[in-house]
Amino acid sequence: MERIYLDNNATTLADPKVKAAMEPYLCDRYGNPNSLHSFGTEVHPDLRTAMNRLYRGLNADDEDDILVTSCATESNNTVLKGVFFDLLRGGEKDHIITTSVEHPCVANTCRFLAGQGVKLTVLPVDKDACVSADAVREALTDRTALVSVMWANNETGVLFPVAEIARLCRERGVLFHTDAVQAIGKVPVDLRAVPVDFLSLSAHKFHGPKGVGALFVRRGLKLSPLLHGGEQMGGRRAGTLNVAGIVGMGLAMELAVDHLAFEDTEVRRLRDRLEDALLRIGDVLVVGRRELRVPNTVFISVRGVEGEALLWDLNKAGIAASTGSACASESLEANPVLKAIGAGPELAHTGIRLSLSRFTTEAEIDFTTKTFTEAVARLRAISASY
Ligand code: C6P
Repeated sequence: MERIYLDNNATTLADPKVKAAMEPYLCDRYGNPNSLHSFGTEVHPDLRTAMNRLYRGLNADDEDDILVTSCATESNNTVLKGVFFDLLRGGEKDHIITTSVEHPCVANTCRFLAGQGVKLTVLPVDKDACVSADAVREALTDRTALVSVMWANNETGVLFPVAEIARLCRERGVLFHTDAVQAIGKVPVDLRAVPVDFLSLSAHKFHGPKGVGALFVRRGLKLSPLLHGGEQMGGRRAGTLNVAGIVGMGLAMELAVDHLAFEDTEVRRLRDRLEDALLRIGDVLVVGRRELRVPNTVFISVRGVEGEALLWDLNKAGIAASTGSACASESLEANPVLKAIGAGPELAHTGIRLSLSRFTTEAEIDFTTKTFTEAVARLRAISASY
């Protein structure tokens, strides 16, 4: 069997249709869209199509802004630092609320802002690795400027109650940002139904290219740019437009929305098949209730087996998984999500994340189940602590 890729929360295969759509912009239609000659102007219609696809995919209003960025890390930095410059620095408000399981590009930016004098509330997650709207309500004060809560967690796949939190923030006059990187293409993201003010995404998480992302900004909201420079994006995000990336991201968004029903049925069926089989191994813990998770993710802790060792066995058999965020893969720290849900030290290094995509097949799932089960038996047999 060829290699099996079950690390789709780290990044995804670009859809072949996306690849084909991007190719002309590398060599044939390579003009800078801000140039006045035909090389520049000929790409305008394609950029408009791509942007329309993004607006439609998010069900955004024409009056809302969607800024193209280089990735979700940039989008998240733009929101948090923009709000800091616009509202917090020297203003009447000085408080941000976030959660203990945000991606490092939110968590570390918040920490940086705390070093600049911002008061930070980091809400812990409950045993389901989730944060309730009530917890946010209790943390709000008259000085809160922004709440930043992810739509879905990258390690566990747990969905946060963003609709409820967004409505609460709207009622209280507090800005609400959500990192929706792991929600796009997995569950519907409808920005007319959910009143978020800012939303971040990265194209490579939904079968688009790397190096391009977006930031949704609700109509009328002012946000200082992170990147100053030329007049691209109306001066709100400077830098020559990544035309191939934008075209690829637009099509990837359209395809992601077209495949939502497939994700909810077929990807979910395969994830559940895998999860049920892994639960039968015994003495394992799956984090987050199944009905509260995106359809493609299972995060499982296997008692007595180091996540790294299991990952190594899987990799030898050609199966790609992870112990958590790709960007923390070199850390020797206990998994932050397992720590956050209060797993004891015996479980702290045992987590494995398996994340499927619409390209995952049943044969791959069955091979993974068999390999995973055999690897656990082997590793438990040689474990001093099991
Ligand atoms: N998470 C993971 O293995 P960038 O790298 O900027 O495209 O995306 C950052 C990012 C932001 N928010 C969430 C919720 C994410 O999951 C990620 C990327 C990968 O979980 C790589 S660290």
